[in-house]
Amino acid sequence: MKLKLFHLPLIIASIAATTTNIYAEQVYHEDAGFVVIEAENFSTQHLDDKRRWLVFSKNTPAHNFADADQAHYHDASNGSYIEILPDTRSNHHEALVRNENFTNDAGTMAVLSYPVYFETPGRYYAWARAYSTGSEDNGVHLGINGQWPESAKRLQLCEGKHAWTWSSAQRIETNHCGTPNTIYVDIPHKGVHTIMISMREDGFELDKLLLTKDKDYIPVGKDKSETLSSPKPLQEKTQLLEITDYTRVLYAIDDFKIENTGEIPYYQHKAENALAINAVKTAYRNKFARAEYIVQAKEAGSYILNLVTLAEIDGESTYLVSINDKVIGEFTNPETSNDYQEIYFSMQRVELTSGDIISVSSKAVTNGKVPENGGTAYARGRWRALVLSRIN
Ligand SMILES: [Ca+2]
Ligand SMILES: [Ca+2]
Ligand SMILES: [Ca+2]
Repeated sequence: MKLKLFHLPLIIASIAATTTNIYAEQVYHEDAGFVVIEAENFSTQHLDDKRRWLVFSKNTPAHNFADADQAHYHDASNGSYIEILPDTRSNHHEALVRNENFTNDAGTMAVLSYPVYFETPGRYYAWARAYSTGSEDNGVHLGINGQWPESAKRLQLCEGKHAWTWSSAQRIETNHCGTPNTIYVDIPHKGVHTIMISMREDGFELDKLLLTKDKDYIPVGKDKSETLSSPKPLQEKTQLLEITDYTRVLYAIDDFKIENTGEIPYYQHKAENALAINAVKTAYRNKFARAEYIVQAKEAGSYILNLVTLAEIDGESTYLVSINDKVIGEFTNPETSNDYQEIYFSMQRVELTSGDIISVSSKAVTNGKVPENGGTAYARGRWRALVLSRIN
């Protein structure tokens, strides 16, 4: 066991951590039977060598892809939408080239993914808010979890040319414009499911998707806002704030023996998770109380130890850390105006062997600053933990 004494207290002001905004992406979820997605907020795009969904907004620079109309971000929800380009067949006079500017095989070209958490399984009717100016830019396929069920293929837009228009109609042989409220997906169970889009006709412009359990729901205008998750802040720790790297925390209250260990006793100050000395009793003042911990076999090794004490406004208590009654650290709390501020005292490269008795002692003292009952108040030698960090 090497002996090193470190007398300098390490006082680090608590830092207002700003780690609450570590969410990289928007997370969609179902909200009371609705899922609303801005089309431009897709998670991934695949199979996009020939045709690709591109995002358009006010700030999008001009492009040189084949296209038969201007951009339509003005009345788009969120000021943004996607269009699949190039559009080499904007009307029926232009050649239809299968697997290039048209495909009936859902899921084979320009596949977009939108992961969504569904609380409620069941059938969801799907609506798309789209903008069509021609006869060959108004069909798209929907899918789910890499599957392309018949019920979600060939969403078709017929009415409402030259304006953002909602549709949930499926194109069928006998009715190319389809019947309203016929596009749907079935959510098999609670959990994350990926809503998907793929090309049917190039030039399709998509602003927004809406899924609803209500078969009779008809969206209007930009309709509902996106159904995004808003995570609650995670619980942050309030103790051992500067301990960021440790092997084991020996808590004063939980891990140390305090019966019959010192000249005067400790008591457990549970509200502060600390051992303390009852300085109301004059016989307990200016004397060391002592707590013990016996090192277990599996804990043998080299460590950095950190004693975590609590500074107090009415006195600067002294602390001793010993191994088998040899003092390896003697520390005195700094003055503070912040009662119960954590103070960290470090002991470098301490060898622990099985059966060693680690003891922590402290005493109640007064600095004469805080009047109390005709005298002055005493700090109670509080400490919270001894932290072991193994040295590799
Ligand atoms: Ca276009
Ligand atoms: Ca087209
Ligand atoms: Ca949009």
